[in-house]
Amino acid sequence: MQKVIGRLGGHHLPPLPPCRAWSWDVSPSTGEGLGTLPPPARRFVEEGVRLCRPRAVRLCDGSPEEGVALLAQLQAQGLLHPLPKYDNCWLARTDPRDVARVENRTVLVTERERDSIPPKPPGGGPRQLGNWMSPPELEQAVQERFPGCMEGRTLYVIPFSMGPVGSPLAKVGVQLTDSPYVVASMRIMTRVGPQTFPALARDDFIRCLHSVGRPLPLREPLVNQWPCDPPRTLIAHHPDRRRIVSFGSGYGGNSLLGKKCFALRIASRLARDEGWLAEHMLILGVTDPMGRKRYVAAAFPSACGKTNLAMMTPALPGWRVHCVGDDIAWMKFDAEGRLRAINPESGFFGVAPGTSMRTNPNAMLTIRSNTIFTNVGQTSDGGVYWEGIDQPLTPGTTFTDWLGRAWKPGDPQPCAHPNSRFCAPARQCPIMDPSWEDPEGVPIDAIIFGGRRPEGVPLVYEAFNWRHGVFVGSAMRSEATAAAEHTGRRLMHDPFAMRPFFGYNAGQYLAHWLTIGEREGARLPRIFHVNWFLKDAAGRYVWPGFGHNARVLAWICSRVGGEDNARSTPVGLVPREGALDLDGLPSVSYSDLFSVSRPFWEKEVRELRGYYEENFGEDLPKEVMEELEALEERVKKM
Ligand code: GTP
Ligand code: SPV
Ligand code: MN
Repeated sequence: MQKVIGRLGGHHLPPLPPCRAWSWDVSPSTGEGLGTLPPPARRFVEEGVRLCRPRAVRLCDGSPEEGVALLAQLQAQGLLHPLPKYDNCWLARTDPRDVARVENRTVLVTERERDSIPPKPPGGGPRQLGNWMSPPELEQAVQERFPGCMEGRTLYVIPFSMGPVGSPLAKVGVQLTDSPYVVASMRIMTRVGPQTFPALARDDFIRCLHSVGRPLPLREPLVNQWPCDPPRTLIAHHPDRRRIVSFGSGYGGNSLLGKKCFALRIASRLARDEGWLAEHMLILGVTDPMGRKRYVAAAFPSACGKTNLAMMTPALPGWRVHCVGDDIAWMKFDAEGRLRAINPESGFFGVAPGTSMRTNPNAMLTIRSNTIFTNVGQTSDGGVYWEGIDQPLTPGTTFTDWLGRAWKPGDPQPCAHPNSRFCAPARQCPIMDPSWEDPEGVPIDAIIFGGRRPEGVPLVYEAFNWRHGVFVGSAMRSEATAAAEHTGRRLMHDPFAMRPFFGYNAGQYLAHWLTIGEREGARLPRIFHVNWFLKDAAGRYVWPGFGHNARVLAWICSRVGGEDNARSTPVGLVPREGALDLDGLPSVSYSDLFSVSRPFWEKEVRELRGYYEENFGEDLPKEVMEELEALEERVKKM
């Protein structure tokens, strides 16, 4: 059905091209065509239209026809290129200035600074636990950016659910965006369509406003047809008003607002207020050869192995792993006191480089169809390419790199951007757990923390108890990766893998985790820390990783099952020699994996104390400081 758009801002607007899927084209002047969109959501759309002054408005319905139309439009625009080697797969190359999350332009908005971040200690260095903006500053930032920002473009209205529609753990939002690439991606990553309307009838949905910030006609040419405005990029979260405002970036966590902005930053704040947890965690099910199944959630910082662990093919005979989610977990206690987790997403936005049939066959099988790749390389036979893809190529194949230039193996620059990604529907993963969309969630038996620690941190250790586990999470550190703007392989603190994603004061976040542990009747998961990334003197990984990480999962399951097979060290409980299956790994030695060195941990304790003092100050819960002091004492006595 075709509708003529009325007068808006003094312009006569051309009719939209006919398309069956777009039966809800909307008049920006009258709102006509918003169909059965519930009134609160409709008001949000009308406000967005008045502010951004788009040429047209389209309400997305999540239908297959809509998907086809969007992809065709993106192709015609030159923003997506087809990948004929696969089925309905596409490649986007971004403006090279817009390739990752921008943490220094990501802010939390609260009346009081203290509600967003801990206070700056006198003489302290730059802070690492988020950026604050006052509500009037946000209003000013909005007024400097959004009026007329969608001129000449279409505003898409995306009604979406995070979590299975109707699940008691699910939450809904509406994203307004002028990026059809974002629409195509949100359709994969979230559940889009009118099934969300009953929940949207309540006024408490999350209001997400996004613009790439490039109204038409353009003042300057686009790079790679990818609109963005890096100098004015801002990603703001206003939890008190359940609102997200994102401007200037079309990439990943900056623009797919259901993901990091909603499901982590806004949700962590709601979770604190409502007594649950929103975490940067994968969820997997692991079944032992006897058929006993456990569910595990694991927090690793960005690009540190969540997707790979969540989809792993165990190297241990008889063991099976099923995937519930690869990036975010929402967890809440049920009536029996068990922590139940859902994956709020419905797709994977996964790191491409390093993904291969050897390292992650299930991901490779997931991304053969209906996948949008961003900033990967391309082969002349219409396939994708990246560092570590490790696949046979027909002789004569040539390559195009992520910048669209001719490339050949051995060139100094990588073919794919290190933060290049695939965006694929979760249901295509061959090992999705039968319960992955269970509205009640899956019961979590163990929580794992981890990071890239080239030295000093054992392959796996178990926390002595919940409180010690909260300390272990708060003490997480990892090498920087390409997932955000940080450069170099510097070790960064990343408490709970949430440093870029806290939706409120990180000290209060730690306090919330401590409170969870005191809940009456709670059957708490055990807490572990892992490190797949130990290196030898020559800089090679000493642990084979990937499917072999099942050996560590097996030990974790044995601990959950109550087996007495651990040895105490100052940092935690490690497997007793022989308790971790190292069969068939002749070059791996138990002592390399589990040595705990006194000078290393003395230094780690000193460093941590400085970090806590500078970044958490008096907002650090005293229990966490006591745990640090207890660790210090144990290390002293080694
Ligand atoms: P985000 O999506 O950014 O949150 O990242 P993620 O935690 O899901 O990371 P992912 O699993 O995509 O892994 C990132 C990189 O680490 C990839 O290049 C992987 O190949 C590599 N990696 C994952 N697991 C292992 C492992 O066990 N050992 C080694 N050496 N590398 C790994
Ligand atoms: C991460 O950076 O942790 C990601 C990718 O999962 S993004 O969606 O860009 O945040
Ligand atoms: Mn992530």
